[in-house]
Amino acid sequence: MSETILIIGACGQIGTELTHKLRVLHGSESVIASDIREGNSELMNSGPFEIVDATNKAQILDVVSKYKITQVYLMAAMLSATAEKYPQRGWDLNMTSLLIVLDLAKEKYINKVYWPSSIAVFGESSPKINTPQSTIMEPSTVYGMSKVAGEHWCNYYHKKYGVDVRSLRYPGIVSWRTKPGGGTTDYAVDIYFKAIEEGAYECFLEENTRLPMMYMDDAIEATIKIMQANVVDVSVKTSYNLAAMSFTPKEVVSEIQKYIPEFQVSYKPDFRQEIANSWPQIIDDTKAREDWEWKHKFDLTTMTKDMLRNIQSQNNEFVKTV
Ligand code: AKB
Repeated sequence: MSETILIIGACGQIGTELTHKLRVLHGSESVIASDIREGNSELMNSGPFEIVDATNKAQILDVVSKYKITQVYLMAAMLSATAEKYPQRGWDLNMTSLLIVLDLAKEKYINKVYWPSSIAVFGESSPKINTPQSTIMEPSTVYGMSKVAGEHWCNYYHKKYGVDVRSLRYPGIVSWRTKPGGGTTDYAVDIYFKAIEEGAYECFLEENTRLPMMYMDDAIEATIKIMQANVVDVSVKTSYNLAAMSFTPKEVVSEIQKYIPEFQVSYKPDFRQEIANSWPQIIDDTKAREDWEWKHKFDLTTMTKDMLRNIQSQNNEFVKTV
């Protein structure tokens, strides 16, 4: 059966690249991008786009009916750092949007849902090294609370109503096409841009803060892989641990300095340090590797090379067209 896909939150860091990849796989006209506001010209010109407020069920249902949508990827969310500033708004956006999409699946308007969870489901009391798939989860952030609750809603809708919903606990995602906004792991993207554009960076986390991270290519690969997996192989109905690498700001700096030796970094931890301290350092994603053969490709060395090369050519192109 051919699929018609709606991406809610298509203009964000992951949504942009997911839209691009899904359009390559399914054809542009079968992948409807949507967001609360328009995205970059590449995304806007690559296929259908609709303005959609992720907390407005009528708006989402209109688009689902108009295009006969079969699958929804719900990528709209308020991330950890921003949700600490606006707790009520973060909770409302993250929970309301999920419950709307799960209801659409329960009501049989759509037949499959993707919803991202995060390493933020874990907290101080979870093991920090090789954090298991199932362990104590007492998150200290509103974002983490919304992700734990969301995971349980996914499981509930599956058990109670047979909804086919799939989910991954993303680590920090590093990318060059679209920057993240409002996360605790955002430094790992900013640092590459600042290295090239300014030769200096002030990092908001301490130099030895180790966090789980992943290159965007791997995150997109995992997302599409779990959506394509046979339903019987997706045994985890809350959300899968997903891992590729773990590093500290100091380790990224020395990797970047192999190419830009004059790169200078200073450290000025802010409120995000406390969030980072509550998260795992290394995730055990054995279950994803066993169930649907998840395998990552990029490590810190190969990712750094690719990030620097792409930011460089993106910036040169920009200079040329000015
Ligand atoms: C954040 O930092 O809030 C996100 C995440 C790890 O879910 N990147």
